[in-house]
Amino acid sequence: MSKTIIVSNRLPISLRHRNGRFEFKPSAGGLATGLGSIYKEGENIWIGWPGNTVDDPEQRAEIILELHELKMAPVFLSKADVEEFYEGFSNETLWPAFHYFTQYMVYNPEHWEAYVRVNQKFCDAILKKAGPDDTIWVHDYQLLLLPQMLREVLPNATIAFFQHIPFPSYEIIRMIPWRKELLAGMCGADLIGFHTYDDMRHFLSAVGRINGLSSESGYIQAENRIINVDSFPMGIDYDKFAKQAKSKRTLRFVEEFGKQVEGQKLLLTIDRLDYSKGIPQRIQAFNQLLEQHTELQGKVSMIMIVVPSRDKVQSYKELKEEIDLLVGRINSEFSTLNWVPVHYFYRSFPFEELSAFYNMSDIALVTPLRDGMNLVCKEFVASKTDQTGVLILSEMAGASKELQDANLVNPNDRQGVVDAIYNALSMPLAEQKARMKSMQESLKKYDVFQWVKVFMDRLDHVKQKQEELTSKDVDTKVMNEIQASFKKAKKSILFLDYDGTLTGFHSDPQKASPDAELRGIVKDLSEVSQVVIISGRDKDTLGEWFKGQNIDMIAEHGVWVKRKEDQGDWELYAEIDDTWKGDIRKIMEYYVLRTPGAFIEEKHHSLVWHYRKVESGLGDLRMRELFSHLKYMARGYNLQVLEGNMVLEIKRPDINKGRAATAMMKGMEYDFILAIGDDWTDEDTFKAMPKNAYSIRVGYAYTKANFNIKSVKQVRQLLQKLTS
Ligand code: GDG
Repeated sequence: MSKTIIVSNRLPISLRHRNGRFEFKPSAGGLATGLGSIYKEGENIWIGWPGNTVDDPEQRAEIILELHELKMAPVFLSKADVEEFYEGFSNETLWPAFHYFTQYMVYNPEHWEAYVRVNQKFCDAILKKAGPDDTIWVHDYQLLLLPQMLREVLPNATIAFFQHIPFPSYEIIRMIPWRKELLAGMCGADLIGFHTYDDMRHFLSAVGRINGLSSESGYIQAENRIINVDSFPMGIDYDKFAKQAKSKRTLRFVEEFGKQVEGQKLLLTIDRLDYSKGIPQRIQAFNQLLEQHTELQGKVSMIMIVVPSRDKVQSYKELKEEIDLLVGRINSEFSTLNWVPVHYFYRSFPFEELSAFYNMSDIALVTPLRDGMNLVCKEFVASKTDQTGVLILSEMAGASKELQDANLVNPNDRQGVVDAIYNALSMPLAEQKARMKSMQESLKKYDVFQWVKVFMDRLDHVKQKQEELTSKDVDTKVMNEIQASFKKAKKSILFLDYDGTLTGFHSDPQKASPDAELRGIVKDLSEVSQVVIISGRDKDTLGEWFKGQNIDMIAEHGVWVKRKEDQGDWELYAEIDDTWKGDIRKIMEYYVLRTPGAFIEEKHHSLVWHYRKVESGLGDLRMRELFSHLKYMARGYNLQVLEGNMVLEIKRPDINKGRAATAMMKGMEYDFILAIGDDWTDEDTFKAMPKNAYSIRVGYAYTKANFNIKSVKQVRQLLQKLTS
């Protein structure tokens, strides 16, 4: 039976030293709750670091046993691992980069080495538990390399990745010296999830630009499979918060705390200590509110909970000092004997007390400068069971995409935040209720259990889709079958497309000439079979490249044919009608002038606009513009506009490779036919093939061909096998 393995840097427990012994404290975090429905089932398991270093082998063995009971397995990290991998690369390079704090980024090769080393440690720990068909769900930015490390050992496993923090623009990612390795690491997964659409689109753009992997509608075409990238906004355990807020214990705290701040409006802020959360900026906004609206002094106070976090990292130490200073300043300036503006707690609270704070506060001020999602704002809304209260939420939090009924603010616009607080303090009850109601309905529906379900369903869907695409894979068995059939044949013909099939793509199309290996393959084949190179290339180039070879050639998708027995001359298969070219060329030239790197190739029956060398992104944009422009023109001339690999081609519709291939076979009896190609122009060839032919498409796109093959390398292997 296959099982599911959850992997995150931290296990959902904390291991603590107490009186020379270790004890576990379970974490009640949202992720632990949501994934509880998975890892507690059957043989499933959660693998991660227990949060403390343990050097003694006996103690380790004891911990392994105890965690086993809780359906967890530890990855033990050394002190150096924690310093260099966790505090170092994860929190001093990736965290600031991904939250747009480039000024805090550290580029330390030793930290990078530790990151690779620890990801490998996780991989080894997983491999001890994982079977070849298991599902492995990896979480977050500390483990970006892990999906690919796992894929190499378990090629058929179902691997998913979810990133809890933002994924920034390509402009930031490109700053990291190890960007390519990081992205390739993530691409080991079958499904890659983010909180928001923006994160997902940034990721797709980075993977396209940095790793050269193109994508369409959230599907990346990797070498041998498709990868789905999608957004899955994470929810909370809504009922747990709603129920707790009404519980007796919490209500007792509400009463008790309420006495201390009687008659005051309460603003609540809760965050881990982190510069991404905008804590100093929030204190400054509150300060400005008290200065501008002096009548509020003595009437409004802020409850500020800062949960200690990463305090060994320098930027966090400095942040803590800054917050202490700002709170000291505002309190010393405005406090009276019976009023303190900021009640500041640098610690965490038990769940019942946290719930009481949510329950009793009038306003939640959630103003991070950048946040992947932010669960605090959702927990506040779920806890307001009487539907009063106002949520002020930063546009920079992922949650703002969902909670449009919050008062959205730009955290960098201090006056905007001040005004939002002022307006919230006087918001009519009916409006408060209407906004709360709408947000609660949405949060109830998209809770954390729903999040897990939707994610897992999507993972099944991707696997199914991959299976559909690889069901026709040319594996060893199929290769042997093709070889046997070829050997048996008395008269055979091979239709071989050139670019993307026999050779890879090159930024300069003229430089993709056949190498020695390819020339050897074609020569060997031509001695035992009829070989037809069937290409969109112009006849002069093909003629030059295959000079002296005993083969047939079809150039320009079937405009020109050169039979081997003709020894020299190209035959025109289709009449040339050039009258349209002048007008169309003018338009194409206009797009060349506007697009550095683009150029036009003129063939006898077509014009091709190339954009392989254009700045990525711009090329696509211009191609789309040109496409719609040409489509309009094409109707008048009865032409066809076709999109190819980094090219746009306009040609006569009745000329295609299928027509040429059919003409080539006319009147002949073949007992072995093979056609291989990699793009839509080859689909015409596949369609024209008789039933007994082997047709193969390179790559894993939907196709009329009977088979798919992974790469140019494999095409060459297959062809070599035919003559071996
Ligand atoms: C990362 C991303 C994304 C806080 N104080 C106490 C306490 N908490 C709990 C809250 C909440 C959690 O901590 C904080 O979660 P956030 O989502 O707000 O922020 P991060 O820790 O930065 O989380 C973030 C998240 O991952 C999930 O994908 O939303 O964007 O940065 O659940 O309730 N809990 C208790 N006492 C406290 O004093 N018991």
